[in-house]
Amino acid sequence: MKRLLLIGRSGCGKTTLTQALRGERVTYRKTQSIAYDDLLIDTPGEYLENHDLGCALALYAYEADVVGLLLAADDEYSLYPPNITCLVNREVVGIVTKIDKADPARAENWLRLSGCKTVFHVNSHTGEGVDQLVSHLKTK
Ligand SMILES: Nc1nc2c(ncn2[C@@H]2O[C@H](COP(=O)(O)OP(=O)(O)OP(=O)(O)O)[C@@H](O)[C@H]2O)c(=O)[nH]1
Ligand SMILES: [Mg+2]
Repeated sequence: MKRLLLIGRSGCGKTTLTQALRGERVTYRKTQSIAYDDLLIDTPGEYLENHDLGCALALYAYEADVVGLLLAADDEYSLYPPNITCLVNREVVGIVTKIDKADPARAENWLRLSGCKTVFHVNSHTGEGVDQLVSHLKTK
């Protein structure tokens, strides 16, 4: 499986998605530092929210095969500038989290404006949409 780097603001659901992808029980655990293994790189939301730390995200992209930009369905704004995906030479996919909340379509639209050609919709509590993301990561 390709290694996925997860980027998104604090609380958007990155760590919960890693638990769903691994089939683990979902429990809240604040990410304090970048967590790294063969399949997933989970980052603290502060890296996206702080300009200086944000530079580290660009470097971690080179450790990944696929970069995932996460946006929760109930986020009221997006931190991603238009066409930001061109900053890395990796595939960048959009991932709308918390699709049990409003408004997944708006979040998808913001991710597409940021340059994501492929956008997944997931609910990490029920597992909805997680299989499609796994299938994508398994494609050669
Ligand atoms: N309703 C709903 N809540 C979710 C979903 N995914 C995550 N959450 C909740 O959102 C909260 C934050 O989730 P985390 O996975 O810790 O968020 P994070 O992006 O890792 O946050 P940081 O570690 O601070 O960067 C938790 O209370 C989760 O249970 C979802 O699909 N639906
Ligand atoms: Mg986390």
